[in-house]
Amino acid sequence: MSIPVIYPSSHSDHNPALEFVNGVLRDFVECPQRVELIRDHLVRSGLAASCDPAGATSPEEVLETHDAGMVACLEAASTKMVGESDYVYAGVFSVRPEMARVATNPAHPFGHYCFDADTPIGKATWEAALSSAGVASAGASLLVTGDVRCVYALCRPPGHHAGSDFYGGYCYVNNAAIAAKRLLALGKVAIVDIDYHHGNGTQEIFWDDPRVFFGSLHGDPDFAFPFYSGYADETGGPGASGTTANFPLPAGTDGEAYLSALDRLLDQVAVFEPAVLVVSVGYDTYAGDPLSTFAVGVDDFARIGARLARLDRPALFVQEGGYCLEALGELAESLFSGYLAR
Ligand code: SP5
Ligand code: ZN
Repeated sequence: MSIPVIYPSSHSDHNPALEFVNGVLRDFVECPQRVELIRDHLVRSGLAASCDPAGATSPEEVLETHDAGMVACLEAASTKMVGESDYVYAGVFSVRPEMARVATNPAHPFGHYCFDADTPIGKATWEAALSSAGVASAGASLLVTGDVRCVYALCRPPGHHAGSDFYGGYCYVNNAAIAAKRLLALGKVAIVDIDYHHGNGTQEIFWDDPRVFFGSLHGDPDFAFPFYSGYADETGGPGASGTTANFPLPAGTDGEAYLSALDRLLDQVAVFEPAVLVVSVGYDTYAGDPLSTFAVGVDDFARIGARLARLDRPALFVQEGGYCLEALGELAESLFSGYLAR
């Protein structure tokens, strides 16, 4: 058994060199090799049934999910950049209503839309973001037409931290959200986010939408990025109460503890009775990941895959984070072999 894999045709030129952490420059972990390593490993292990690039999505499709001002800002900023290795980082943030004025230069007001200093824009960034969203959208289309029952959209850059009018956390456009909207053609959609970080963007986009369930397991925002969301009492807006579920987990969470929280989340998903499943996949819960505080092991990913398969719904896997380059291929192999073995 195997699974079709789709990857972005033009992501590799989005390749910032550096990130600023507590005053120290370090290598930018969200790098092009991530996609290449996973793709090549799945092909070699025979788990990729097919492996195709997908083209960019249309700006119109992005505008169904994202604010026109933010889209214009990202596009203009990207277009303005000249050198291959030039990236502009947000560093001034409009954190109060008194600072909410959007500058007249569309390429400038990053701090109005960007919520961190780790999500730079270079000349290839906007094209890469559209290409990544195109992968998720193409994956959703395969499920809508009924051609396949599961697909792996190997998106890069990732998307789950991008909300309707904000971006950050290495994310510019919310790939999973764009796909989920397309999948509504099949009925109700459940998004299960297994990235180490809370999917704050996805949560915001579907906060008050009763057709889409969003559930996330992640490092407790008490100590983990993005810090300001992902608490257990966040359960959905007034029109969609109970369709958001958050499981903040402590540092040191191992496979056993992770799987028992996942079981509780998947019980809620089953009650929701979705027609289709979107999995926001992060491999940054892995013990060896540079951003992780969890102790989830390679074999645990197979158990996660098997639990997801038990829901018995058509499924779109959308790539989010995961930064341990030495292990990414094995982690993906473990997840999908567990999923397919069920
Ligand atoms: C998609 C995704 O996984 N985005 C994550 C963005 C996280 N950015 C903040 C990283 C802060 C890292 N803190 C240093 C921990 C080193 N042990
Ligand atoms: Zn993450």
